[in-house]
Amino acid sequence: AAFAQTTETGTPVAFADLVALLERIFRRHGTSERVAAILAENCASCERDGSTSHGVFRIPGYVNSLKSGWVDGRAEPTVEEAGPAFLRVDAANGFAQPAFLAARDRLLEMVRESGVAVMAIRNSHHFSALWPDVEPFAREGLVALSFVNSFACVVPPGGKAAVYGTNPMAFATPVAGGDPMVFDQAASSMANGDVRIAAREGHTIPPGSGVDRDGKPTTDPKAVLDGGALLPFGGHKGGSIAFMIEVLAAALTGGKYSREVDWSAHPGAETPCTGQLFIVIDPERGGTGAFADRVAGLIGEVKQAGQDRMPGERRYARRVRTLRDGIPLAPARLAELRALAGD
Ligand code: NDP
Ligand code: PYC
Repeated sequence: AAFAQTTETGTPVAFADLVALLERIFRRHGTSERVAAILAENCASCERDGSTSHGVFRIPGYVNSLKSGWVDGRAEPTVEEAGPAFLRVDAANGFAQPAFLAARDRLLEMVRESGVAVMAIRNSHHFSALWPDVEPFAREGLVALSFVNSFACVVPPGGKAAVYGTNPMAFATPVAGGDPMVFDQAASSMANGDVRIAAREGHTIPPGSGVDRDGKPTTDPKAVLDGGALLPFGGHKGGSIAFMIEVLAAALTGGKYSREVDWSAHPGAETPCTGQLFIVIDPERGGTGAFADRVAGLIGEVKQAGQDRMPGERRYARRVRTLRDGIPLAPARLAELRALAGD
């Protein structure tokens, strides 16, 4: 219960020390060494960059899912080639990131050969932000898209029953002379993680974000979590994006729809077992010879037109600060993490 949103105050912890601490937690709760290393780096990166809804706040959820037997922390993914530019990966009820990394090198070879490649992951648990999956592609000169569905907690516009997950999508592109432009956003008005943080901290959520168990609009996060649901962002337009993500991340990959996730036999489980799709493109195949420059030019125009910052810029700024000064963690949270690690 002491887990809540990271603030800029707290005990500064070096990134490498946080990774090592989280690795000990994962290993102690039944993951393989490889999975522990991948998840620890991923979760610590979220905390480092201020993606607090998917930082150390999520560690008890990972631990409870592992303890409940819902997710296999030692799963060995299998990778199949469905065509010259199409990889199919069965995560075998393990986490999505180790499955993704098991096939990533082959995906890159396919992109270099074909100009584009798809990776369709199924039977996978994704409990994190998506930007750590796509940002590195853009640093390698590629454009990347990823889509994940989650568990039913979002009603279609005008609906009463939750059908969709919060269903994030992320996009990353190289930018000449700068960091990649990356956006990573839920198809819902807000992430479920942020609703849970609001409930724990006693905050309301913005009007128009969710409904209670009777389908009535509410700003009470507890009413959303207790039988209510979130709404898609932007009315029917966000609803269509949520639909598309169910199709791409679940129907196409062979993963479960958000509505099909049934963890009732595993009390405490929190990691949705669904699917994830990647589309990675070599932009040089467009033949302009100036792709990254063109993107940089567009960003310049966007800013000149008045947008004060691009997606990703807040994260990059926080990354610089926390790598220099340490990642601030509330002492109670740090103590809980150490207890989970058995320190
Ligand atoms: P946010 O609304 O916080 O941010 C969405 C995107 O918009 C980010 O790229 C952010 O960049 C950018 N952004 C935010 N404010 C501005 C602004 N003023 N100007 C320009 N860009 C801006 O994200 P969500 O709440 O929708 O999602 C949070 C996280 O939760 C995501 O990382 C997502 O992947 C994750 N998630 C994971 C799920 C899963 O199933 N695994 C399910 C749902 C969500 P910046 O980061 O720099 O602020
Ligand atoms: O924050 O909506 C969310 C979420 C769902 C699964 C992982 N994160």
